[in-house]
Amino acid sequence: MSEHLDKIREAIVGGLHNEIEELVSSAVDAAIAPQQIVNEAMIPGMDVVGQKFSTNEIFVPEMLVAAVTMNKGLDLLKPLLQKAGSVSKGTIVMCTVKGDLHDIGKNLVIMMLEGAGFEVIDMGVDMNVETLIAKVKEIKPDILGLSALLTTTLPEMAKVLESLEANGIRNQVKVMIGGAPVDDAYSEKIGADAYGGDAAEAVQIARELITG
Ligand code: B12
Repeated sequence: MSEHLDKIREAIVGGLHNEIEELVSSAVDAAIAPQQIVNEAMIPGMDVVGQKFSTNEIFVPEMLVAAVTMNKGLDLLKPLLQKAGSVSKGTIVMCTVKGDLHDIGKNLVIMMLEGAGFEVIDMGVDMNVETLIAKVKEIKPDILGLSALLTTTLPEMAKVLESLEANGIRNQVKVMIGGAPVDDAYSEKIGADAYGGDAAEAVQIARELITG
């Protein structure tokens, strides 16, 4: 098993986008759980990519190819991660905040939420506050999920909360936030309802927020 996972992790790090699908398929064929492939091979691979970027061993183009590789692998696993129930557990609007293009984590969170039976409206990346607020007013979701991966885009989360307040709709929607630079303290500071560290936690939090 670990040989499959090692190869997948290395393929992500090396940006082997032409090989990832075959590697993931053969891991699935070897009865390795999709969740394990994501958590023990793919995400650790992205962590290595991040470390290499920090130490100037690789640059944005290599990071981008790693992301393409990751997304190809996730696309393949998506149907296996999603075994949605027929009755919606609640509606969630999700996006990555203004100025931030990182969407792998958000997409993974969405896959897991959908798999757990939530209806998710994906607003994509680089989402400006006005469009988001208009969507919340239109859809009236149970939960608004915000993702940010950059310390420079973290303040956008606070802006969304301020804007919900200014529009008089803060008490109509729960807000959950996540992404590498986010933590409980930040969530409390900006007045979000919950912070989740990974996709599994996002599902748990969404359930708790909806059942109260
Ligand atoms: C891939 C990547 C990119 C790709 C993104 C492609 C894409 N489609 O997403 C590209 C090449 C575009 C990119 C660009 C940049 N990046 Co970049 N990138 C990364 C990298 C390597 C991986 C991110 C990732 O996908 N991780 C895997 C996913 C699964 O994890 P995750 O996003 O954290 O999500 C999980 C949890 O956080 C949580 N979660 C996430 N969102 C939410 C939301 C909710 C509601 C909940 C509950 C939970 C939750 O659940 C997820 C699943 O478990 C990280 C390093 C790292 N290890 O994080 C750097 C990193 C985030 N990038 C960084 C930087 C600096 C940049 C650039 C500024 C580089 C540049 N000079 O241009 C640009 C900025 C572009 C922009 N405006 O957004 C820095 C950020 C530093 C900082 N502290 O701000 C990092 C940390 C790299 C580093 N070590 O320096 N990047």
